Amino acid sequence: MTNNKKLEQLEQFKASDAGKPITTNQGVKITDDEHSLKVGDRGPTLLEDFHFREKMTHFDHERIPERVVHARGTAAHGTFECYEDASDITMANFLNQKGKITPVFVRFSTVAGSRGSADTVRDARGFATKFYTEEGNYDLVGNNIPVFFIQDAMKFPDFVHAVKPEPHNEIPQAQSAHDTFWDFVANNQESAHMVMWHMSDRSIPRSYRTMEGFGVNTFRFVNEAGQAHFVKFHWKPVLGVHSLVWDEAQKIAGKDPDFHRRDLYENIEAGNYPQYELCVQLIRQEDEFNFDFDILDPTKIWPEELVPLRKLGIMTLNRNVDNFFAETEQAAFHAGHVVRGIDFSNDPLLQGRLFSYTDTQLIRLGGPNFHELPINRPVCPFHNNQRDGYNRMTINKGQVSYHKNSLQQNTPYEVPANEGGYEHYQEKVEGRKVRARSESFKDHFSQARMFWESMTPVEQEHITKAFSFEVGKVEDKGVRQQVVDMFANVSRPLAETIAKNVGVMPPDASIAEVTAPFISKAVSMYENPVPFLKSKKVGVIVNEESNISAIKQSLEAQGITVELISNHQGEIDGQPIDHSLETASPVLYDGLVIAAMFNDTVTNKKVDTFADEIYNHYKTLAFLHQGAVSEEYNQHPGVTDSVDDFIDALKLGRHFDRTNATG
Ligand code: HDE
Repeated sequence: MTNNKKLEQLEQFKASDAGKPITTNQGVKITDDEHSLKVGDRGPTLLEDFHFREKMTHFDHERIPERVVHARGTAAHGTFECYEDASDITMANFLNQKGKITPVFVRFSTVAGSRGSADTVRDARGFATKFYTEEGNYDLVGNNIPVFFIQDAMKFPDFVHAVKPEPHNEIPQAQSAHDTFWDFVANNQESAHMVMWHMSDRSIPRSYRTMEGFGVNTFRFVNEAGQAHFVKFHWKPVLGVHSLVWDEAQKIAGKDPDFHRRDLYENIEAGNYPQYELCVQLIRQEDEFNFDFDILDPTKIWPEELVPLRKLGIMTLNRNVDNFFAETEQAAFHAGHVVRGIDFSNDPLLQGRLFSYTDTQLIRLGGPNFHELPINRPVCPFHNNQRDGYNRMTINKGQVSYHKNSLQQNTPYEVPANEGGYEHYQEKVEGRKVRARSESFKDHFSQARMFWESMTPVEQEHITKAFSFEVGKVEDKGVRQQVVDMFANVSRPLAETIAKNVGVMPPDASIAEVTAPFISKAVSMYENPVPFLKSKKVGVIVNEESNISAIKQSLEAQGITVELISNHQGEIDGQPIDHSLETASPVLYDGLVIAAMFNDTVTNKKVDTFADEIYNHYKTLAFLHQGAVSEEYNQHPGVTDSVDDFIDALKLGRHFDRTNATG
């Protein structure tokens, strides 16, 4: 039925209640699930009502702690297909045979917000992949931004405390636009490079399907001969990288807080399976010190122009979960879950991550046996002498639960490295025990400057606006000033514009911009945009006069998802109308076709508002009739008057060359 071993394994845990009698957890059939047991129909409830007690007790305990970071997320199943044998660089078994398929489970997330927060907030996105390989689970726990705010895991609790809602009033939810975040930034200037990415449109993705993923930390690949490379991981979305614009992102947070979750779910249901290529950058051990940045520093990228990407395979997400809690919520990822052929580096952020994941999951998932939960189980067998603990599922047979033993012929047995046992890379390490940071980690601005200079003018404008918004929300003027001074190291014009917009002094003349060591066009989103049509979502405003089926057909022939909007729901010409002008919103579409004029001014005004909003967010617009609004927008980029032209313009993406849009 499927070549996905994980999905087959999950089947045995699935249950359906449809068509079945209702029972207690003990299997006793229930006559009445509506009324508690009472003395007379107006009398007190009886404690002996075992059904009431069980139902209520279970309900009382339905919540588990949310993830301390990355609480809001959504996930899907899929497969990874290996492009070619990569055994020259790693003995990882899932990368050693062309065409080999490995099941995966991917969870995307925001970082700062609570479980119920909105999807489209300005934030980094988590991109965590569990590969269920034949030699055990490998977790690639990444983000959609390739660097991080801090260099040492010791500072992670401080960083997270600063970005989360402030402790005295728990405001604001899921935002970095507040005093403590920017106070942290100004006082911990290693954050400069990541803050530049965070202020860019990378932080407001259009979709989980259109964002990159990065392992961020430096890992090691080791081959059978014991040779190692430093490695960084990248996921490249086949659809390219596309983002929202800020005004739109904020409005979507209200109109559809589940925007990204819905987009992923609906596209998988529709067969528009998201795909990402897995690529690696490799640096030979002997080249460790041949760069003008430290390759263990997680606030630095390895520019792709200096260290090229090698493609290893492609991941396809093709199946939604059956149960959000059992799968998405109970999934436990760990940067330390590696398989043979993948090892760690001394990146001090990575080293600290290795402690944190299991530690937090022990309380979130209620004890040490969460590896037995269906979603977390490997597809290969696992055996050891671990026993007992809360929620133990396995019934381990036999007398022996220790090593070494003679009663069970010394089993479960150890596996030598040359027969498939995991052997840690034998790096030679020497040094004094110190609390310190390497001198080579101390340049905080060169790559931040490189990022700024590698941006297109549109991207620079968006970054400037984002800074002005975020720092403008900081109430403490001293913090605003410190931020302005800090970013004068990256770009004086940028800092001066922010200063003006947020009402503080221009940066001190003594602060000098650093120079960019390199320009990396690969970090720009808009330098090489990837055009696409399939799965873009278009709203079509129609009434009885519109040629609905012809328009719909032309758009759907291109794989475009179409939603019909009118002044009422129901049907027109036998076509179901998906939305009224009230339940639809222009911020939820990639483009809008207006194929109707209504006879009342109020409705036409609403349509005009749709057109304005689409226009201001640089999205493609078609007026299939003449009217006051269409004339106003005549001749502007991405504004068309036929379905064919609309399709051509939609394919390109946003029309940032509109000079008078306000988005
Ligand atoms: Fe995480 N991180 N992290 N992180 N992280 C968690 O684990 C941590 C870091 C990332 O969908 C937690 O089970 C420390 C970088 C993702 O379930 C926790 C440090 C990157 C997810 C934790 C980092 C990540 C997490 C919270 C600094 C990008 C969500 C809940 C040393 C490479 C996984 C949990 C999911 C989750 C610790 C930094 C990615 C607390 C200590 C850098 C995608 O263990």
